[in-house]
Amino acid sequence: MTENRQDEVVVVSFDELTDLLERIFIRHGVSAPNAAILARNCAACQRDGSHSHGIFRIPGYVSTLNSGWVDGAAVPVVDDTGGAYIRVDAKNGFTQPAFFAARDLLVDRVKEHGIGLLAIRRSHHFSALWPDVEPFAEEGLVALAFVNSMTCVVPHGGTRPLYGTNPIAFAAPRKDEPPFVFDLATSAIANGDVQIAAREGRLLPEGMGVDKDGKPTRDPKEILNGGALLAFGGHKGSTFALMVEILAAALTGGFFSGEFDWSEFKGAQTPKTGQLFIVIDPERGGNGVFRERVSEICALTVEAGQSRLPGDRRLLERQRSAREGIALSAADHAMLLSKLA
Ligand code: NDP
Ligand code: PYC
Repeated sequence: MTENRQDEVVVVSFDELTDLLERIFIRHGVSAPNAAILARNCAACQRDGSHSHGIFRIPGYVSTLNSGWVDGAAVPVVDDTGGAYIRVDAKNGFTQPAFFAARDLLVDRVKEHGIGLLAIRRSHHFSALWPDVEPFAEEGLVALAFVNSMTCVVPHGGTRPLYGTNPIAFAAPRKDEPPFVFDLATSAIANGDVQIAAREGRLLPEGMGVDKDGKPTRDPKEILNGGALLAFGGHKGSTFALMVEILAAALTGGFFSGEFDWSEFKGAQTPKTGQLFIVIDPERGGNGVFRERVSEICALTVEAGQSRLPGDRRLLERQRSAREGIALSAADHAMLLSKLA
């Protein structure tokens, strides 16, 4: 670990950050195996510049654990239907340990049937989705993931919030290059980014949200204090958000974004909902050149003038972190250390 007081930055390696986060999770009641999974996930977000779901989330994780709303030591229960459809009850724990409890079985079933579904319920997802899907594509599979969150998005033309920020992630392997991965909230902006803007005193671009009276506002504090977010792309994004409620909650047996009641758990921040994975073995498609075709359409997209593809920025951040270490502000580093006390 190197400290540069002049620039108020503390540089850590991925392993150092993972270790620190693991100790924080364990300190606040997460079991050792679950803590290892959550720490790696959160450190990967920080490493890749997914700042709305990196260490920024640690105070939220800690206050939620301390509220008793989530069970950090939950042992997920896998329900193997014997076919391509696997169900997991996260037992009110975090989603990622529930996912890893069934992941190997899911891959086996995808190899067997050409497709597999993993439906997780009673789970808390407080992170980015790309860490869930990217490794499937690194193994040559195509993966889609859907998570619903907490009510803060108004349906298109509606008057009150109903949906969560409901992200969708997708990963597909490419030929001789890292997979193509996107990961996006169906809201115009993720709630985490609104919180960061509020903390930094920045106004948001137009069209992200409304205040408590339903009037458009660029002030993140007005959105967070009784206001709401809009879906991206008008009725189209709003319909995607609705689809995510259907897939991640109705299909899995989880709660809709507006259905769980955490009012008795002061400090709770993690949505208790569900997550659905759809994983496909592209080799079953039979054309034998799937990876080449994915690379081809990505290259054509750039040739057509798009300045970059989704995932490009993140991979550049990953390379920078590998080269230079992960730079944390001294204040953020102190915040992390304070969570060990
Ligand atoms: P962004 O809008 O920042 O990015 C969405 C996607 O678009 C990314 O794949 C990104 O790639 C890509 N992208 C961004 N800008 C461009 C561009 N100019 N050209 C091409 N591609 C671009 O993310 P969101 O705010 O929608 O979501 C942020 C995170 O929040 C996600 O990781 C999501 O999973 C998470 N989230 C989690 C929730 C939960 O319940 N757990 C709820 C809502 C969101 P790149 O990364 O390379 O910039
Ligand atoms: O950033 O919208 C968000 C979010 C919700 C739950 C976790 N992240």
